[in-house]
Amino acid sequence: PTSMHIEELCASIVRSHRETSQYRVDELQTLRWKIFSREEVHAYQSKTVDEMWQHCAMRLTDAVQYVVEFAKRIPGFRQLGQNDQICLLKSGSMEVVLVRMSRLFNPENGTVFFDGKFAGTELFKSLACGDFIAAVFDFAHSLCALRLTEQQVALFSALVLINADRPCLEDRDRVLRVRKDMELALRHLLHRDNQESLLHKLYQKVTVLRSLCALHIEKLRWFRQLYPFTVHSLFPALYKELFGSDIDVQSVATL
Ligand code: 4D8
Repeated sequence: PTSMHIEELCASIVRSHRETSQYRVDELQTLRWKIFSREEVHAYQSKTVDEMWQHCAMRLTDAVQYVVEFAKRIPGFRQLGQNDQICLLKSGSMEVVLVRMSRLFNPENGTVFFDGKFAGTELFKSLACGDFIAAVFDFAHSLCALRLTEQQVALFSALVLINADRPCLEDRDRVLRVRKDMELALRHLLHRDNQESLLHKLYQKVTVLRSLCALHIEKLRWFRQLYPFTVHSLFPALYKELFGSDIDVQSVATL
């Protein structure tokens, strides 16, 4: 690919990221003062495990839906086979949500934008998976410390999603070709910003993302054992399809 082609590719992915992010970074800066009050935090903490999981599964599914829209706009993604598109989303959408979380994270007080205000880890107490929440917040902290630009977040998200190492892939070579373009685009961007040293740091983050997502699946299995009815009947279909082990691809396929 020529350097013109790479420029266009970068611009296109950045545009897709912008168009599928619910909030703009400058908008968020002005929202940072909105923090949940003690009473509000207490109300979340008083929910049952069951209620809080259901609530978070809904919020997470909303966020995932924007990531699916982002994926569809990555040049080359829609040309992959349907099963491979689903495979990449099943294995990568949560990872991209966690990358996106860093944009909505305030490292000064360790809070994240959730349900319209900024919330700390204690708000999620009734999920009863403190280790997972702590790890997710730590990750947001460490990604914020890299001070990525919106363009860098966009390209990194695309790279996280287009991963040719996912075991469920059918046509790995085709994914690899799209992947190579994403890598070229990210390198080009970092070279232009004179931040080549970031590449190595970003690749290290990919490993952490993988372990966080494994932990999320593990927590879901634990929860499903306790509350099978809630997961079966009250969780969003998309959440179950992407993160549950029973593979019923119908509604992911029609997204
Ligand atoms: O732009 O969509 O408004 C987190 C969820 C973010 C999980 C969401 C969440 C986000 C993960 C709810 C529950 C990150 C934004 C809001 C909702 C990502 C935790 C906090 C999006 C960026 C911040 C702001 C709990 C949005 C990790 C895990 C889920 C369980 C069901 C246990």
